[in-house]
Amino acid sequence: MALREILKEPNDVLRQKSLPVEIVDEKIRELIDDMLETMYAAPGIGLAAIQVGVPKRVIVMDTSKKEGEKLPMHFVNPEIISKSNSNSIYEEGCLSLPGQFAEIERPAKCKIKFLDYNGNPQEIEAEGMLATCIQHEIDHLEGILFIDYLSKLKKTMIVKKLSKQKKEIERIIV
Ligand code: GNR
Ligand code: NI
Repeated sequence: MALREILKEPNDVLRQKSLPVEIVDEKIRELIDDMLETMYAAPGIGLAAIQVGVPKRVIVMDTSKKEGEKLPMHFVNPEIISKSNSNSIYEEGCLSLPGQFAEIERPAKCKIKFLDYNGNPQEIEAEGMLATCIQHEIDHLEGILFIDYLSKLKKTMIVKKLSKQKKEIERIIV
């Protein structure tokens, strides 16, 4: 197991479309394990492979609310097969947009199909925070960030702030 670096906006890699996994092999399982470790260390409740620079359709998540209780989940080639007509609003954050939060409206429930650790097809129905998080992660696989749902003005302000932050960090490190 190893920690991987989380890419931060602005970064063109975050806008890449991720490719389907052909076979769930040992390398994919290693990626899943590293992503979970990286997500817990951050800490965050979800992570898409593209956030660690790997353009493959793999996401991990843990939306358990209880302190100290771990419920690690992973989804390979996740696809939304149905969404509810009713929406819900949650304040979202993103490990690639440090310090930025915004209320985003999405379908309240969704059904997804995916491959598990052994490459077997599975389906789950999600609601609440899990539904929001799965949709946030699947957006990453399409190169979409939550700021894309905000007004142009709000989005520009956030991207400018993050560019400044990034330059400042580079100035300190170099
Ligand atoms: O840690 C995270 N919290 C979060 C809160 C509300 C909605 C979505 C998320 S996902 C985010 C981690 C992340 O960036 N995943 O891509
Ligand atoms: Ni994110």
